[in-house]
Amino acid sequence: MNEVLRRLGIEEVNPGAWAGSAIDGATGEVVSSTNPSTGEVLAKVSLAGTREYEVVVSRAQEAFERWRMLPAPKRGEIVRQMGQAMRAQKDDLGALVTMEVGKILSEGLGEVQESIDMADLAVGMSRQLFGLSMHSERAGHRMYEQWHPLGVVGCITAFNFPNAVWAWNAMVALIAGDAVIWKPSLKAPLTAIATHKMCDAVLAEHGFSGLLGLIIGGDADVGETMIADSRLPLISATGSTRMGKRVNQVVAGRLGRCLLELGGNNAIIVEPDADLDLAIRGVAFGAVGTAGQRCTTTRRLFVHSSIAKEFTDRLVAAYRQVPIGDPMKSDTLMGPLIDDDAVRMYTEGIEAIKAEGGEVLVGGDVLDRAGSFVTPTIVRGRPDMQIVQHEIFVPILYVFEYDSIEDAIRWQNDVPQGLSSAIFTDSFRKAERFLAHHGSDCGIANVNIGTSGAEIGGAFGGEKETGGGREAGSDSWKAYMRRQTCTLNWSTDLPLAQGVKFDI
Ligand code: UN1
Repeated sequence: MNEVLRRLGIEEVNPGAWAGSAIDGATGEVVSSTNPSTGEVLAKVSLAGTREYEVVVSRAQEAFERWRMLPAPKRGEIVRQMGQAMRAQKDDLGALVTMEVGKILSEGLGEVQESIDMADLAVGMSRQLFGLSMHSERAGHRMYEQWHPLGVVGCITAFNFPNAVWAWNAMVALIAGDAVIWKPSLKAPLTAIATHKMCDAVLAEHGFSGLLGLIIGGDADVGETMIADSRLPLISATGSTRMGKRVNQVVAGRLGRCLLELGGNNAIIVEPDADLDLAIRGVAFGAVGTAGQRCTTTRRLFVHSSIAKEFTDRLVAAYRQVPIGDPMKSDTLMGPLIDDDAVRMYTEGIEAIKAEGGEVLVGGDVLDRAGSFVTPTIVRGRPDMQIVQHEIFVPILYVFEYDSIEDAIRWQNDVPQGLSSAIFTDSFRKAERFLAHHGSDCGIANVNIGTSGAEIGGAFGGEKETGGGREAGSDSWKAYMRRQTCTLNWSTDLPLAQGVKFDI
């Protein structure tokens, strides 16, 4: 077995349920985690079922009852130590991310850095869980609001950020006083196990093993049980819009809370006055980075007609030179897709594009080698193409020409999703027009930066079918806490609000 896996505590066959220690018993079903760049099996996981889920929930509930009693800054101190544990093992964990999901090593390491940054941010937050104080309309009364822990939070994550998206949620939920049960993607279970072990070891030193739970199981049994479980006041889910709609319906049915981070269909607008070198780099990273498998991936490009030919030609030339291959090698810029299902989505996507009259300018090929490799693709698009409305989670970029910025902004907004957006321009007016309330309708709007690669200091998430949730960022802790308004009467009278009289 691979040294990195061994150092991270991964076995050849791993249990699928963890509450600190592994929970015995499983469904009997085993999944293999495969390296998408070689097709080699890294290790296996025996899937957990609803019985193991029950054990994970009850341990988390028990630990929560004690954890909530720790003052928030003390919880922050333990989260700080988790950040340190991830720092110490960043190289191995980053390499595992690369081996398991195929993103290039610098991105694998970057992802772990994002989790470390989240821990640091959460430590600071643990001393800033501010409530407001208000002036009461009644004499001798004081009003204020305070925030309390929510309970056991459910966290569902996707394959493409198998470490950081959990950290966005877990680091903040922990300082808020919550427990977290994690259901990772079955396509990236090893990163989840390694991360769980690393963070639980820190909790165990302080007597809180089991506060973080991990349940690796199917959507139909474990997933459905989890979202329907009223012991979990909040379900935070990252993934497809289809999945998010299901989660939202079930959680709404029990009047629980959802935090959704779903599909994107992100666009970049390039104005004629833009620094084109910058724009080429921004578009290339946004569209090709992570092999097009970020929710923030640039999927649509609007180029002003006066520069469309020059810009598209340059971009096509850049695409032809993208080094595709082993994501562990430092000169590779694009690794494989996650698996052969994704390759199928890619080829079917290209077929559908051609059927709608879309012209492939570069790419469109599946590489004839081991692993799930395709070429990054640019398609000349028309705004009326139906397929453009959908997020296909592969590196396909549509290019459109426009004449007026008003059209570009309108077309950019004319999709069901609303995650990330960007404009490249050196014009202050154009930038402000794009950022105005009648400009981009997305949760993220950038100027002279691509659509992906957001920092954790800003709230992350999007509107419309992206689900409306916000994770990371300054006040994200509010999603993981419940708000309580307190009115204290220190007078000797009992005046009623709104002047109501009730003298008895
Ligand atoms: C995702 O693809 O689900 O902004 C998250 C970015 C990263 C997070 C992406 N910081 O691209």
